[in-house]
Amino acid sequence: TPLLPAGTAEGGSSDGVPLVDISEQTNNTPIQQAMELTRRHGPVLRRRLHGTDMLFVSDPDLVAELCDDQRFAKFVNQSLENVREFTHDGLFTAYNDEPNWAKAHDILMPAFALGSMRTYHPVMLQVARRVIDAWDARAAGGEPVAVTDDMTRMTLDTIGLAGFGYDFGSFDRAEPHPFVSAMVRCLEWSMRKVARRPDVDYSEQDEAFRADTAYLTSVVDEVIQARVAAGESGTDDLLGLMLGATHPSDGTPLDHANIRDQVITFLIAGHETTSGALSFALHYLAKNPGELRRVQREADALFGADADPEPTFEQVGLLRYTRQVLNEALRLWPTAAAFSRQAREDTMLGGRIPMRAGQPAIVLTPMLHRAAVWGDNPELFDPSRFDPEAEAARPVHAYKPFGTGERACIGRQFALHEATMLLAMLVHRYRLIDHADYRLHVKESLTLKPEGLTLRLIPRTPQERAVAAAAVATGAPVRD
Ligand code: FDE
Repeated sequence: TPLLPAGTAEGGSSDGVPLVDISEQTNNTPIQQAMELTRRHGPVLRRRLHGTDMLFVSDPDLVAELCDDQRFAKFVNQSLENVREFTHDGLFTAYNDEPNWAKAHDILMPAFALGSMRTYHPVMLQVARRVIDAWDARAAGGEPVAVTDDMTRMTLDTIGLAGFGYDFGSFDRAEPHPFVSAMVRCLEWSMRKVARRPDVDYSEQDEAFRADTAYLTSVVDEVIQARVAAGESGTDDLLGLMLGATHPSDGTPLDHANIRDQVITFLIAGHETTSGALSFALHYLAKNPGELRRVQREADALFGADADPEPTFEQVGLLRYTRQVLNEALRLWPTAAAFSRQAREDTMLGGRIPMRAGQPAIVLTPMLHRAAVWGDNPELFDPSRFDPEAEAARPVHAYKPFGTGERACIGRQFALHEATMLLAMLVHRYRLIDHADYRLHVKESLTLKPEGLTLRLIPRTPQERAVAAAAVATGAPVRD
């Protein structure tokens, strides 16, 4: 990759930031490409693509500055601009000052407070049973499970049911729900459009994109109509809130076009990212038997030998190490791998990199998560990094899988409750066998996921669970 001399950037800045032109090297893994550039050129660089420069930052001190809401705000970057073509001013893609952002944010915030997870818990449990039924059948036949596909089935059904009372019935389908395939294509279109060459005709892709968008819209209209037909009253899920609530400040409700954009937004944001996180976690557990034993111990101690525990809402909060496993999976592969910020006023980043008002920078989260503050072996999967003492010793902005500030992830508690419970139930029930000696291959479709991950499962016996539970009770080490 050609490294241009510093100082040749647009505007002729001589701030010493390396400038790399990737126009001839674009590929379908832009995040991993940016990670590679960062490894080669350092934690702040300018990437030039067909004449447009973008600052990429993964240095913790600079990221801490970018996370200062006084100086910087969310920036809707080029790939989000492309997503906007099908989610418009939905929460994720709205500009900061668009009225529907504050309105939808205020109406929906209470639905995502930690206490509200109690409302969703039964549905999450219901969908967890679907995974287990499907995986039991595979395990009985000695067949491997397609981890990434099934996690995506799980999270789509969960957000559909919990958010909108709509059942995608993903586990009754051999292939992914067509909504998922269309959505993934739309996200890929959004990602790839960033790297388009000026001299190529893309009208075929654009036409396919428009057809997919029309299909997404029709599915969501069906979801909304099903709810309206069933009567709006008495529902406190996301759709019920959006159809019923009015904005505290001006008394107006969200209009129907915006509700549709929000539903598409939640279906996208609420399932691709969470399923990726669970898939990476299962991958790392299968590769790290010691860590797998530790989470199994935690689940055994809490659920006992019972083969079919029904975790309570409170128990999920006690699954501390399981939660650390997810944190660590999201450290190595934050599934929404970048977020963008723009300067509110002319400013100097790190006292040396000039940024004019409105000028953006992209935080490259996977490399922030591999910075020196994470120790000298950042590639190592080690959930003890999230032991409370270790966490307290780290700068707060060194870990940003959910973005930052006012525009940070609204679904964080939702995703973590859902994922923690399922992960604990799965490791309590099965031994995970890395039967294919899987080599991690990260697929990018705006979000990240381990492509083609399969595992073989062996049901654990009540005796195995009891041994571990007893060992925990006496403080004795668990035997292999
Ligand atoms: C958001 C989010 C973010 C930020 C972005 C920017 O800044 O641009 C991030 C980073 C995220 N997010 C991440 C994540 C991860 C995971 C696992 C998740 N996420 C999950 C989820 C679920 C759900 C439901 C969600 N999620 C949702 C969401 C929303 C709506 C948003 C937007 C917000 C505002 O307001 O802006 C987000 N998320 Fe998330």
